[in-house]
Amino acid sequence: MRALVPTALACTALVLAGCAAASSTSSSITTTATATATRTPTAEAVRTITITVRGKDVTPAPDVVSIRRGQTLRLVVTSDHDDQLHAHGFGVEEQLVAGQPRRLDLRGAEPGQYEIETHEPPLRLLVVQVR
Ligand SMILES: [Cu+2]
Repeated sequence: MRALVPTALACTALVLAGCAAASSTSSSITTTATATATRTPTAEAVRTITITVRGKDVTPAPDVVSIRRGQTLRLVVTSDHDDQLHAHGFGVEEQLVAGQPRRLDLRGAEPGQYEIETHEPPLRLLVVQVR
């Protein structure tokens, strides 16, 4: 009788493992299409852009920057005044302190176009396109 308990547990564990295996298999199938584009590992996975804000001037001029899903875009933003840095679509809002570079790592998740902006004054710094 005692032996039944471990057996039942083992069965449950097997069922759970089977379920997890099945779901991870299907998710790896759905990501196969993007896997070719994301194949290059970490070294090239981080792209850094340095931005300077002076009054209402943004340097370099606002542009569309494309990254791949899973790739990280590192922004280093320095403003000559206190401001808020807002990365739409990434849920990131950071305080900028005048003259202090602020580093922001944005990881491409959902494909789409997202604005990175400041609030005081409202300026567009760039648009991140996740492919
Ligand atoms: Cu905003």
